[in-house]
Amino acid sequence: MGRLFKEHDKRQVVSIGGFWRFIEDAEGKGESEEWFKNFPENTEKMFVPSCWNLSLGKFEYFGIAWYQREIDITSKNSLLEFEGALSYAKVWLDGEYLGDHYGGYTSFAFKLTNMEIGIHTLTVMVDNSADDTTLPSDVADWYRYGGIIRDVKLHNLGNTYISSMHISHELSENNDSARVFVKGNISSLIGERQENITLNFDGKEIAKKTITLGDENAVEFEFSAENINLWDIGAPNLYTVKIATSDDDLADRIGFRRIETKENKIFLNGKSVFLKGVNRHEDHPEFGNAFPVSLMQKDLDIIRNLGCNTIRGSHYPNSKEFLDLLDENGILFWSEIPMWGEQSVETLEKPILLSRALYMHTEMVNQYFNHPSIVIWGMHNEIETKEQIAVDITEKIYKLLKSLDSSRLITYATDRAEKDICLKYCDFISINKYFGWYGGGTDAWKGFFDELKVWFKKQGVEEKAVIMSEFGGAALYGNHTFDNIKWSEEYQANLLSESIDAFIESGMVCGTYVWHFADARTIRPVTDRARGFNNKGILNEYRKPKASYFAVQEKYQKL
Ligand code: GCB
Repeated sequence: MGRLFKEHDKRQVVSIGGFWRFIEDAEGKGESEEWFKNFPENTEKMFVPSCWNLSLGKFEYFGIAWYQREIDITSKNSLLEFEGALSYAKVWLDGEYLGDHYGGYTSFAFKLTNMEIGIHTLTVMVDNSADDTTLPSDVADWYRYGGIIRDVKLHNLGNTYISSMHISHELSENNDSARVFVKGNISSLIGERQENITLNFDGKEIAKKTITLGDENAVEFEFSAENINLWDIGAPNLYTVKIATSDDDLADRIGFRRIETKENKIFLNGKSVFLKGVNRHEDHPEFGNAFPVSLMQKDLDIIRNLGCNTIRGSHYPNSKEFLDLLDENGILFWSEIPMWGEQSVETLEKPILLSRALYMHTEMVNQYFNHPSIVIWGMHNEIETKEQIAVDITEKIYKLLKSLDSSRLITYATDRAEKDICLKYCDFISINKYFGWYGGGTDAWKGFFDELKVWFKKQGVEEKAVIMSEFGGAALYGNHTFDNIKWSEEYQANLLSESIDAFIESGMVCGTYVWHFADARTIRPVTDRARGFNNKGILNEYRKPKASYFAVQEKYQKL
């Protein structure tokens, strides 16, 4: 798959998914034995895209695996694109090293120039092992699938190549027009040459520039869009922007909208909005993170039916198809990198952790910048924000994100808000708290909010908007009881209803993301997570509703 609209008219793109040769490398000897030159004979087949753990016998295989296939290169210049490989990948073509990529949920590509037309051999090493400095770490509460989880594509290029397009806008005061800024990255693949670059907006050519193209050129356009319709919740007005050279083109879709926060509230297009949300893992028991588009649409329908206007993509960048669907359906999205807590202070102090985080944020923002549905960047989740090292990390990430994108809100999810010393470095405060499940009953909410008011004042952040980014409890699907006991559907439904009531009553909360949408497989031990799943879903892993789905629906539909 790929984007849900046509990105290219001139450029031909072919998927090279399907069955690839596959072999596990538990001892990690493939590189020293140069498997990229001599691939072992005794291989299996693995479908791309998929998570290898869901093939029979590989459920608990974590580590290195190798993929290989022949590819038919039909043009002298091309681009080899991987939409996602979990979590670290190295790539060779005909035994020659092309490069590597860290981070399993974003795409990466290699430019192939002056190639011989014909059959070539592509070899990929994928490593999903983890430790305390990887993102995600080895204890994160979701399943650590491995594999080439998203499509692989070969783009045929001609003499020019448009590698990216960044589109930003500034709305007029009354929201009926906008200044639009388009930045394209374009290169000539055959040495310096003159090119006409055209800009199309909403189906019409509106500008043209003649440029001498070299290896890498930034080409900028600026124009006014008049009489526009805003992109809003449930009003997904999208506009297509396209840049083109004589033999390449790139289109994307934008929406005009403004997200802001002031005086303890969040505003979308000038109107105060209550965020009614769920956290969602892009995971399904049969497909893992290689999530099919048909099921994405079903998830979205279920989420809309719940009365939601937003989803948190916990805890990693979601696939491009899902973001396209959100753009098309007018649903707000919180996108984050898999920087998930429980690291010790010593680990947080290791420079590699921060450098990985900064790199992954940069990639996420650059790749997802144009999506109107994304209104929030999430910096990290439940790190040790009572300690100075977390202040340093948060400040650096916050400043980086602001420099890359000043148009969206930035936050992080804290599970220690009442002692958190990083709160200065976020646009609004997001709290994970599980009264009714981990420690304390739902009657503890009131005292908690009183405590927060005092702490926030002390930290000088009392004007910031506050949302509940996680709350909930587990229920086993089909486990019913007359008594209000843990793990029953009734207990979970009551917990969520009482919590949402307490949030509204507090007068402090302007958004709620239930933890979580559907039961999701986890790496945590079964002694801690029954069935090997995080069972706090309001649906089970096959998307069958628990009683809590209807309890939340009742609350959300009234809000
Ligand atoms: C959290 C984490 C989330 C976990 C959840 C839980 O605070 O952010 O990833 O899965 O709690 O169920 O404990």
